[in-house]
This record gives sequence, C-alpha cells and structure tokens, in this order.
Amino acid sequence: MPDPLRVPARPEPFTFDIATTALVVIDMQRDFLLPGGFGETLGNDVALLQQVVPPLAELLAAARAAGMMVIHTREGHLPDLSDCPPAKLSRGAPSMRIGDQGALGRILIRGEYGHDIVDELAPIDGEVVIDKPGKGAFYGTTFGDVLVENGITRLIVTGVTTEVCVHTTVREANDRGYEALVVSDCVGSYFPEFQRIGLEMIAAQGGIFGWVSDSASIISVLSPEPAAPSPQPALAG
Ligand code: TIU
Repeated sequence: MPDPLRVPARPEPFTFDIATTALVVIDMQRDFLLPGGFGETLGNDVALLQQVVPPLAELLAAARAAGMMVIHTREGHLPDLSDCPPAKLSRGAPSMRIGDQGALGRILIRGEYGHDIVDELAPIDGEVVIDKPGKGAFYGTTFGDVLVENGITRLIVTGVTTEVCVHTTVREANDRGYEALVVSDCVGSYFPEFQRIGLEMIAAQGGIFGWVSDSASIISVLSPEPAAPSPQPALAG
C-alpha cells in the first residue's frame, strides 16, 4: 500500500489514497453555465460559473491520469415531472419554470441539451454519471451505493453551485461518514459573497463538515514533478 497523499488544506492537511477517493463533479451542466438555461431563468449572471471550467478541466485531467475514480452528477427531472416536488416547481419567480421550453431545450429535464454536462468536462467511458432530482447527490439516487461498491471513503468535490448543490452534497456525505475536500477554484456560485462565505463555512470550527483546498495543490500531489534524472557517468572511450 503506497503512503497516502497529503494536500495542504484548511483547517488542516487532507490525506487520501487514489484507490479509495473519488473526484465528484457536481452539476456542471449547460442549464447552470450557459445563457438560456435554468440558472439564467432564475435571474443569475452565468459568467461567474464559467470561470470554474478551466481549472476543473485541469484537475479532471490530473485525476484521470492518476487513475482516480470520477463521478459526475446532473440535477434534473423526468419529462413528466413526476419526480419534481411542487415546492421546487413553484419556488421563486423565474422567467421560465422547470419543464418549460427554453433556448437549450426543456429546462432541467433529463435528455435535453441543456441538462447535459458542458463539452469541456464531458464524461469519458467508464465514468459514472448520477442523475439526481434534488440538490444533494445522495437523495433519490444510487450515489451512496456506488461509493460503497467501489470502496470509496473520501471525496474531492467540485462543481456548482457552492452554496446549493455542493454544500448539500458535502453535508450529506459528512453525515454518512465520508471525508470531503472541496476545491475552492473548482466550485462556483452566482454570488461572490456566497462563494467566499460558503467555503469558510465548510472549514470553520475545525472543519465542521469538510476541508477546503485548491486545484494547484491537489494537482501537485496527483502529478508530482518527475525527479530530475541523475547524471549519467561518462562512458569510457
Ligand atoms: N440555483 C442554484 O444556485 N443552484 C441550483 O439550483 N442547483 C445546483 O446548485 N446544482
């Protein structure tokens, strides 16, 4: 068994093994990131979420290269909305409701163009995609079973939005005994103050429900610089 990897993090370093850790990519869907989707119908500026894509693409590449399990989630509903509670359907004053026809297809409906993950972070063969009706990845899904079946005990959590689906999933994970590291530049919020405070809330009180680090710190332990080659002795000639 190799020594665990150790990442600088708040409130203290986070240690993990590649074999028992999953990179979780939450809801990086067109519906949240692109104009015309669910996020914009709620009145949000989606540009703030798009900043997450480049660092997350780099972290995803490093996790794949290291052989770490990758799990994507997508928030959305069945076409007949039978899995969408009235409280969710009627909440707030969006310009369009879940299920309405928008520029990217029916808003937040499984199988529609807007419901799928942005091209830059598209799942590859062998990666798990969990469709979830709620904000948390555990509620109404097989996510917990997938973690158990694969011997996963620690999660590196990315995606959107920090204070909604990321927080809900990390809190659910913490209550189930998983240790979760949230990657500050690979999670995003429509509200800069929620991004800052949302991350502080996780790491405060001794890491009350998780750890916080950044993608550069994690990539540097997943893909350490190769050791400089030792000088070759000159061949006698
Ligand atoms: N609106 C908002 O901030 N988030 C959501 O509705 N879902 C997720 O966070 N994925």
